[in-house]
Amino acid sequence: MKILSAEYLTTIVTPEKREFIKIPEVCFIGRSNVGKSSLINRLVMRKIARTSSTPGATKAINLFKIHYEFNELRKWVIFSDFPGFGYAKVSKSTYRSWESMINTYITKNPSIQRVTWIFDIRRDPDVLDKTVLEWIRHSQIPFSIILTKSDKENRSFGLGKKDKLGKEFQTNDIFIFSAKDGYGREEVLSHFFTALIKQEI
Ligand SMILES: Nc1nc2c(ncn2[C@@H]2O[C@H](COP(=O)(O)OP(=O)(O)OP(=O)(O)O)[C@@H](O)[C@H]2O)c(=O)[nH]1
Ligand SMILES: [Mg+2]
Repeated sequence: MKILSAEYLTTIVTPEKREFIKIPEVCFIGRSNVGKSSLINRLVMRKIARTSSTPGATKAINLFKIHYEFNELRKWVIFSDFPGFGYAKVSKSTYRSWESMINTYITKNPSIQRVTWIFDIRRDPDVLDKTVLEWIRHSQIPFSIILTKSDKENRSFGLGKKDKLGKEFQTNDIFIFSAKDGYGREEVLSHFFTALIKQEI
């Protein structure tokens, strides 16, 4: 498994005006500051997405084009880095505009093959998290969950959390990750690549 290249492609501000390219896409969404952009950077081992300790670093949907080699196949994938939500007290209208942006983006985009929901491993999903996750499930697009910042907790805590959330959301596609020490990188990449190649056939 090898990342051959990874680069910034474009920024989507108005999803309605998006032009499509025929490359499968994996979306990374979740609350602000959970580590979505850091996760992308760690996966591709390059600093392509902007990260910040101040929530709200990512303001629009940024697309990155990745060329990879997996099981002797060379393929392309797009990773899309979403703006986070809910770091301060979110007003209903802020939440609605975020939801409508994702909704438009996802429902009008035939290239999306997977939505990845990112949680900070130390937190418990709240009502807002659950609402969005339920809504993603109903969209019928395959989804994965990644629990980030695992370096901040011990291994048994992480495994317990993975087990609990996997049961709660009825999925085996759930992974422990750390952008800081790289834990979970290979497992997450091979999960994406295996699923993408399988979906192609
Ligand atoms: N220790 C640790 N810190 C992390 C990890 N992932 C991200 N961080 C830190 O968490 C902060 C937020 O990371 P970002 O990647 O910018 O988070 P984001 O989810 O993209 O945030 P928004 O763009 O605001 O939605 C930064 O200070 C990162 O260095 C991790 O796995 N471990
Ligand atoms: Mg970000």
